[in-house]
Amino acid sequence: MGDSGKKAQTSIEVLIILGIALLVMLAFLMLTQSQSVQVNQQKESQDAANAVSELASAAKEVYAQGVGAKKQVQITLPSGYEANESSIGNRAIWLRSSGNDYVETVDFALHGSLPKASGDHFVWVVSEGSRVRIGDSMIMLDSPSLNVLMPESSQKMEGIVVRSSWDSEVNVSITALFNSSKVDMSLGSKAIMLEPLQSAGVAIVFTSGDNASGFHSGYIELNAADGKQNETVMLPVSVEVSGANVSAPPELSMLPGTLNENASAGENITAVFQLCTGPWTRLSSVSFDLSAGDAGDWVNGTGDLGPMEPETCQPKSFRISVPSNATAGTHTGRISARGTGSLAAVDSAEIMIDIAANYDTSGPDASGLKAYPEKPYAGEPLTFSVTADDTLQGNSSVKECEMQLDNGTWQQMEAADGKFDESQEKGVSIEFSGLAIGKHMAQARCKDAAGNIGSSASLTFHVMKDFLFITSGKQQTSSEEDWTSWLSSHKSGEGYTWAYDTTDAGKVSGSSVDLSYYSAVVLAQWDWKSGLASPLSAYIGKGGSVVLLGNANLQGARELGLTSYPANPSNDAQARFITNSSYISEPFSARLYSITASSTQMYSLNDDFSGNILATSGNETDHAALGTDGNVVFWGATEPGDFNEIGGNITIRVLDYAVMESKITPG
Ligand SMILES: [Ca+2]
Ligand SMILES: [Ca+2]
Repeated sequence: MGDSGKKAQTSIEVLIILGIALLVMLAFLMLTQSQSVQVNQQKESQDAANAVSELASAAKEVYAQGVGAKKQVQITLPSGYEANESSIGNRAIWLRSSGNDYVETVDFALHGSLPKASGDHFVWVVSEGSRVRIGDSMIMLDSPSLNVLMPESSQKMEGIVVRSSWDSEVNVSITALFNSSKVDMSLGSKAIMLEPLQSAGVAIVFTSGDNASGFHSGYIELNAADGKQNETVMLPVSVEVSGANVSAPPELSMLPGTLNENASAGENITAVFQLCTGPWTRLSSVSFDLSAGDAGDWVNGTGDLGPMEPETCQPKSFRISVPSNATAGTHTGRISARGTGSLAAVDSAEIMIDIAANYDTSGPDASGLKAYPEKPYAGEPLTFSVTADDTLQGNSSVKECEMQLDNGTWQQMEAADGKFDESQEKGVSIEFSGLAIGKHMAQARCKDAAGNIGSSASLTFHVMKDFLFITSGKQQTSSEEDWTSWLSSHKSGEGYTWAYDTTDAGKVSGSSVDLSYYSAVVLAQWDWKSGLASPLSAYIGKGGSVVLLGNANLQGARELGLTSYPANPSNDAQARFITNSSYISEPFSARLYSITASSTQMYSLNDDFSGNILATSGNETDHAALGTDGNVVFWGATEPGDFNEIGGNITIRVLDYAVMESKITPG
């Protein structure tokens, strides 16, 4: 073969080799292209399956967690995604892509929608309790349903919060779908606009009718739109109205419902009310409003109360200041209470202030001023009492009483029950002591709560002394001194101290001493020139007691008419015994009483004495040594300083008897 033959052979071989290489490359290329299509198809299918399975598992998760649970799921919808052939419902998520169906089922209700276009999406999965909603979520609610419990014939305010979960401005229109004829649901707003992630509250007021008891339900439809797409959210609403026979407590009550007070112009009244919440009512505060004009204008202290928990009470007091120029009549007003937190938490109280036609301008009557003891003696404490009565003088409460003595200073008296608080106070009292013998005048007066001082009660009374010792002359004789010194060292057997004065016969006969201030007069000696017979007889005639001691019997008994003898009355020397069948207040027994005193003499009256013989001298049984005749008591013993105890006791009793039996009244 030649060179050219060889060259031709070579060219053909190269061509063949090149052709084969091209074929191999082509085959390889074709194989590679087929594999790439298959890989894309696998990914799309996987995305679709993932989307469906992730939505289903999120739905199961929020369903298990319960009402309100929600979850955001990111899904990728393949390019072959067919939105119109895909759906959510009938417990299934149904997605079609490139003619293939991807389906997941759950055992609860599903509703909602899948995004309209392929690509990456965030999808909300929200539990609504018995069902789960899946879809693009432009808005979220704070609660998946609204359940209201309320009484009949009442109003209750609830609210929902709508939140945007969208990345552009959303307009939300709100529609009430509530077809109850007995319960009305009205919306506080019907359209709201939300910026991305913004929230807004919507008030919803329910009003129940008279016979609305039972269960009422409906929906609130919220339609969100951003101009490109929209979303509808249905909020289930249920209202349970409690029955009329279970009388529904008010949400807020103010008690008492009516405050009726009698008042005087210028008076301040404190009014206390109880504010109570109903069993479903929680209030952040309670505010108060007053009616215009009288008497609402008179009310002070309207600051807020609260917060208040359900079924609790709090007191609220107001001061009602009646103006001093308030006119007579009934003034009415109203205090209204309003709770913050529930529209139905309102109540009010009526106030009625009665101002008497003639409001109190007169003071209490003071009456029945009395002194105790009724027959007071000098040195004794003296209690005065009076009755204060305003019931006919405006009927205010008595505020105070005071008493003055002999035009001295007024001194506060005390209420019998310790408190001046009634319109009539009985036994209002005060004690005075150290009153001097003589005539006195007490005056009591009382003041009422309105400040009026009423009429005075007055009492003229006399303070007496037990007795007056009358000496026969200006100087005491020795036997008078015996008695005055005995008197100063002895006291009454009745538990008190004898209050007595000493004077002389000349002052008595000269009328410069008023004997009527003494229950008894006592004489131990009687001068026949003294002129005492007339004043003493007059004194006896008025009920006064005369005591003739010892030597005074010598002349006194005759001048007072007890005996006709005593030109020379008997004088029994050395009388040691007296006998007696009775004694002044406590009868002597038949035994003899020995008054042993060697120097004691015993004057006794002769047997013409017609009075009451209580004791005789020891040896002359018909001659009285101790006796009474009317108001005159005589006791014949002398020299009392020598008495033993028996003599002293008899003498004490003689004086006490004379004082106690006296009927004299001063003046
Ligand atoms: Ca009065
Ligand atoms: Ca009282």
